[in-house]
Order: sequence, then C-alpha cells, then structure tokens
Amino acid sequence: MSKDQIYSQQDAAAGSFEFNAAVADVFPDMLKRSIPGYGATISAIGQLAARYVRPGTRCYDLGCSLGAATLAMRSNIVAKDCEIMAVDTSTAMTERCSALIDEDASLTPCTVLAADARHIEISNSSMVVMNYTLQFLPVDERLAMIRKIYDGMIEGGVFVLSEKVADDDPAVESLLTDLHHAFKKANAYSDLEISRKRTALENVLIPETTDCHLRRLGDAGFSHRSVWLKHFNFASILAIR
Ligand code: GEK
Repeated sequence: MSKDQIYSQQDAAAGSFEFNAAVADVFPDMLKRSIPGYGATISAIGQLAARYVRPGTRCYDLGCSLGAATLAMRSNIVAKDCEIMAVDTSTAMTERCSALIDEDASLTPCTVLAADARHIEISNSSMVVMNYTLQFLPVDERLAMIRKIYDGMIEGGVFVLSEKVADDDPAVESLLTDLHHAFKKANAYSDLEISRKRTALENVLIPETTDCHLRRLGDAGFSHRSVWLKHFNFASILAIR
C-alpha cells in the first residue's frame, strides 16, 4: 500500500482537493490514517450485506472510490441473482476500482460506472451505501439525493450513510476536531500535512450535524434510522426503508 505523502510535498490552495490519480494511488493508506472508524464501517457493510441483500435485487456503492465497500458487500452477499453497481465521478478511482474487482474471486456481478451519483438510475435496490460521499455534494442537493435513494429501494432495504459530522456545541466541535488531528498525528501525519489537507478540503467537504442527517433521512421517508457508529467527528448511520 503506497504511503500518502501528498501534502508533505506540496502546498495546498483553499478548496483545491481533487480525487485525481495522485490521490487514487495512495487512497487506502489515506483513508486508514485519516478516518477514525473507517475499518469498522467496511466490516459492518459486509455484515449488513449478508443480512439485507435480497435475491434478484441491486446493491449500490455511491462514491465507491477503489471499491472497499463494494468488495465487502460482494464477499458477503448470500442472496442469488444480485448485481452491484459501483459508482464514482473520478475516472482515476473507477479505473483502479475495476482492476481490483477483476482480481476479486467473488461471484456477484459488479458494474463499475464513472458517473455522478445524482444522475444515475437507482432501482430495485435492497442495499445502498454512501460511505463518506454525501459530504462532497452541495448541501442543497443532498435531500434530492437521499430521496432518489429512498425511491430506488425496496421495502426493508438498508441504506448505510457514513459522514464526517459537525457538532452544534462549539466547545465539543473544537474538542472533536482536536482529537481527530491527534488521531492523524498518531498515524504519522505532520502538523503541516494536517493543516494543508484541511485547507485543501475547505468548501469541498461540507460536514453537517448527525441530527441534520437523521432529520433529512426521515423527510425522505426512511422509517427507521440511527447512528450505529461514532468515532470523534465521524459517524455512520443506518436507515431502513
Ligand atoms: C470507501 N466510499 O472507500 N457522485 C459519485 N461519486 C462522487 C461524487 C458524486 N457526486 N462526489 C464525490 N464522489 C469509499 C470512500 S471517498 C471519501 C469515498 C473521502 C466520490 C469521489 O470521487 C471519491 O472517490 C468518493 O466520492 C469519496 O468506502 O475521500 O473522504
């Protein structure tokens, strides 16, 4: 796994972060060292796939990057005649994702699409995953995205939404941000790398509170929704149609 040294070598302009080839090449290392709870979300996605994916339905991984959640679903689905759609806007990601899926021996057919999750068709789905991806959509387009997911799901289907989150309480927000930075330092990112990455993500990654996400899921129609994982300012929510 190549080490993420992107911001040790280059300065960052505000809002300049992109999912390009340089990011795709170091991506597994970047996520492991940057997102507390990332590994736990991937294994829970596998467990949920075993329980919730129904025969003859589709699973969607929206913002699949290199396909970690796709591969977790694929190796755990027990239902027959299913199909996985792995979707990402970044061709640097989808090219590498396709190669990794070709190397994977699991049998469920999988299509990797270079497309915007907002514009694809979602239908007949028993499981949808947005693992740290909704945060990159403009805030005013998030309800339409969640409604589209809800409309494309069958009754009893599961939706996993993981996000970087903000806290309403400024003191707690500041503490959780500090703890996250300490997590990154413990994972061998320097203060300079942490601060450059933060600048690069300004207005690119826009966190909202967990309450805001839960309310939106309810507004879209999901009858059951709850935070199942929270580690500092990162949360994973599951919702059931
Ligand atoms: C994982 N889920 O390893 N449509 C599709 N993809 C998008 C869109 C969009 N509108 N906007 C951004 N992306 C993965 C990790 S990373 C999270 C997801 C992170 C894609 C973007 O190109 C990138 O690959 C991914 O969403 C977000 O479980 O880097 O913090």
